[in-house]
Amino acid sequence: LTLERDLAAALAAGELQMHVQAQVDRTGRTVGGELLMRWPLAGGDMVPPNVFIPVAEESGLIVELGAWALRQACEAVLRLAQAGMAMPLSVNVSPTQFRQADFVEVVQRTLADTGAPAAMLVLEVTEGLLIDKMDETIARMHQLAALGLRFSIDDFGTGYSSLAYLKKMPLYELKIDRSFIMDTPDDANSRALVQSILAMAGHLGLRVVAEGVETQAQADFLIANACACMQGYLYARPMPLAALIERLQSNT
Ligand code: G
Ligand code: G
Ligand code: MN
Ligand code: NA
Repeated sequence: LTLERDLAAALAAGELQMHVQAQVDRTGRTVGGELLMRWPLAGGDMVPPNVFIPVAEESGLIVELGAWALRQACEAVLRLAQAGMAMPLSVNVSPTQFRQADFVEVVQRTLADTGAPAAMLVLEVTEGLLIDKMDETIARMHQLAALGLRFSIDDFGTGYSSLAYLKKMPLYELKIDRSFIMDTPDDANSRALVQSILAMAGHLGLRVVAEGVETQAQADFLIANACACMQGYLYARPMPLAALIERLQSNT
């Protein structure tokens, strides 16, 4: 309860931050990024999102937090464009946030207020979104896709949903969960799973991002199997947007 109250206070006080983690193509060029929420404490410590996001989910604060994240994402998109390095950014959308009756309106209003192009925003949703009310969820995804937004399935392969939904949803991308990438290229089963996901995505015309890429051997394996995009500590940690812009500017 204290955590919940402190989180609400931190949001109100403007203490939360959005960091961005680069996504790179097979040549190592940064082609996008994922926004990840950060809660720094006065003493310099950070509350990890896997601690506070579940609390926010539970209390409903995720709705407000998610709206704030969406606005941050729009502003980040614009800042990158202004710096001459326009690229799409992904933002995580929690199931509770997505299911709010006014979610589509909130998205529309945020786009209108900020002037950010919808085509530069990728919404990351998890398979958990599809556990119930699948038809409503898919209808809503189509509404948002019609506005120009794109969808990515986060943590792909770890959920409980069937593959049947893949062809019904307006999807742009799958993110292969880090747990599959972790044991490549050494573990034969992990290799087989990752190759299967890449092949399936290829047949369905979906882009794939491999998450949690930490070693060159993992990257080499992914590139050899035609993975379009990688994200992980091998390339970059999540960092403030200003730091990413600086890094990209000094690389060119
Ligand atoms: O950022 P990592 O660095 O620790 O994130 C941990 C978890 O928190 C991930 O599952 C990530 O999806 C989730 N997360 C991070 N930022 C956000 C956010 O802005 N919104 C939601 N809903 N989840 C987030
Ligand atoms: O939204 P999602 O659950 O995909 O969140 C991504 C999480 O993975 C964040 O917590 C982010 O900080 C973390 N992460 C990103 N790259 C790496 C990596 O290379 N290794 C590990 N261990 N974690 C990573
Ligand atoms: Mn994510
Ligand atoms: Na993930």
